This record gives sequence, structure tokens and C-alpha cells, in this order.
Amino acid sequence: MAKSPKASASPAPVNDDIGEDKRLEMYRLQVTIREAEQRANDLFFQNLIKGTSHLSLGQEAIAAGVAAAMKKGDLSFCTYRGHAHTLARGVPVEKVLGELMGRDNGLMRGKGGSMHLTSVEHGVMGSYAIIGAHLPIACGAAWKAQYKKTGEVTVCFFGDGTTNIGAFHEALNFAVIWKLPVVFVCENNLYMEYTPISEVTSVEHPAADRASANGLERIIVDGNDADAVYRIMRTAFDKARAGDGPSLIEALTYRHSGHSRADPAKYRPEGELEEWKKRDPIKIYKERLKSFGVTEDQMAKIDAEVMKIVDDATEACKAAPTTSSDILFTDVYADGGWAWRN
Ligand SMILES: Cc1ncc(C[n+]2csc(CCOP(=O)(O)OP(=O)(O)O)c2C)c(N)n1
Ligand SMILES: [Mg+2]
Repeated sequence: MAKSPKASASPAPVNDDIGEDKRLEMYRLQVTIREAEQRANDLFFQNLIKGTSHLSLGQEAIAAGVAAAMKKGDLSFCTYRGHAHTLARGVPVEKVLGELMGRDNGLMRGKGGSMHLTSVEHGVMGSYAIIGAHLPIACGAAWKAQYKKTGEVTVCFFGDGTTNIGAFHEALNFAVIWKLPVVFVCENNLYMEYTPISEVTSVEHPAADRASANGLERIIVDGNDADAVYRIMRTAFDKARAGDGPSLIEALTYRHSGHSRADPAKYRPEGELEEWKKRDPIKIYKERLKSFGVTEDQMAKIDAEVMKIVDDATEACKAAPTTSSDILFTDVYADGGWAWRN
């Protein structure tokens, strides 16, 4: 059975380098992702969401820790498991649920669905269903930032299985030789679709153990601890903004549900999920907040606010019209070509 990191919240450091405001932001983000995704799951079972979807339940600390370290204008690229990263960048819950439900109030007016969430306004540069396809594209976005000296950093999320695709290696090499301001974040949840990554990979840590092949530092972080993720990202962003090139980060985590809506995840060894649930990122973070003097009441207030947002969003989406076929061909291609190339 794959091992989980030790079950205990880290003791409070003497010098708090993160601060209460940032911690409360990360707590709110994690709870928002958890509640919105749980709601999405319920809506599936009510047949109000069609198609499939891939939840990040259990992986929320990565989305929250990374987003909390990002600045407005920074760009993120994610996979089909992208609800969490989209919400973490500030896209409203209603827009995400509306998109999943195929409603006109959705992020792309219901035309993209769960696997294609995109919001250029929020720096969410797309969710990609083809494994590895977005890594070279993220390099392109980072190259644009470098060329135009915008100071923006690009983050590219992907899974452990993606490290066995050629595009992963090509993108890393390219990013290093051009010193691109890009941070690659591998969410190692121990499984690809149904196959344990350890059964099909030559190294123990699929991303980190390959970093040295590209002259990069081997970085592994506890992906269920938002503070740890936030700290490591801060360092990677500083490096990228200073012009010192990319970083590759492997964040260890575990998905609580199956690969997708259709997967009951029966292939996992008995007890593994329960073991990881002891290290639920939200549970860890509540303990962390308590150790810094945040009260149960403060947390309960945030929980209630988030729940109201999710409930209101659900009602608004149910009331919204379904997407009309009249808009089938709108917003599909970039207009003209020349305008956006120049
Ligand atoms: C090029 C390509 N091959 C195969 C698939 C089918 N597929 C979808 S998800 C997945 C597993 C990916 O695992 P991982 O990278 O660990 O991401 P996770 O789903 O665990 O987040 C595969 C093989 C695909 N989408 N694209
Ligand atoms: Mg995986």
C-alpha cells in the first residue's frame, strides 16, 4: 500500500511567515472547493449535470496554496480535474456550477462543461483533457511573459501519470534552456485513471526524481498542507520573477473519490482511503488555524458563508435557462487572426 505522510499537523513556527489573513484566505478557498465539488457530485446524482467530471476532493490544499501565492495577471493551466484551480483563482461558484450544468449562466455559457473551464479574465488559461498537452502551451504563455517583460508567472498543473508522457519531458527541457517563468506542479495522487503510478514508473517520485535530468532541484511537498504548498510556491515564484527560470514541484496527495464520476475506485487497497482521510487537508488546516489562535466560531462563520454561496449558486443555476443552440458557433474561434497575433 502506498504510504501517506505522517499524520500530524506541524507545530506552529515561532516566526509566523504567513499571517492570519493569508491563512484565512487559504481556509476559505479550501472549503469553497470542497463544498462546490460536493455539490457538483450531488447534482450529478440528480441528473442535473450531464457528461463526466473529475473531482479534486482531498486535493484542495494544492489549489489553495498555489493560488494564494499567485498575483493577479499570473496564469494557470490545468487538466480536466480543474474545478479546484478555477475556483481558487476567483471564478465564482455560480459560473462553475452553471458551466457543469450546461446553463446559460455558466463560465462559457454552458458550451464547455466540466473539462473545459477557462477564464482569461481570471488568468485561468484553460483546462486540458489531453494528458500532457498543456505543458508546452504553458511554456508558450511563459515565453510571452518573458518576451514582453510583463513579470507574470505561469503555473501548470498535471498529474503523476502525465510524467510518463513525452510532452512532460519536452516542456521541461524547453523551459530550462529558455529560463522560462513557469512553475510545473505535479499533483501526485498515487493513481492515474485506475493504475497505481508506482506500477508503471521507473522512479519512486515520478516528477521530482526526474528533475535532475533537466538540471532542476528535486522538490517534494506535502500536498495536503496548504501552508507547505504556499511556502514552496512563494519560493518558486520569486525565482521565476527574478528571471532564474522554472521549477518543478511534486505535491503528494490523494483523491478521495474515483478518477471520474463513473469510477467507484474499487482497485484501491482496503484502508488506503481511510488512512489518507486522517490527513484530510481541511482537517489539517483547522488544526493549524487553531494553533494560531483562530477560534471555532471564526471558522464556522466562514463555513456558513461558503455554504450560502454554494446554495445560492445552485438555485441560480437551476433557475437559469439551458444553453441555446443559437450560440453554438459564437466564441468558438478567435476572430480575424491578425488582431490577436500582433
Ligand atoms: C494523451 C492521453 N492519453 C490518455 C488519456 C486518458 N486519460 C485520461 S485521465 C488519465 C490518467 C491521468 O493520470 P494523472 O496524470 O495521474 O492525473 P489524475 O487524473 O490523477 O489527476 C488518462 C490516461 C488522455 N486523456 N490523454
Ligand atoms: Mg494521478
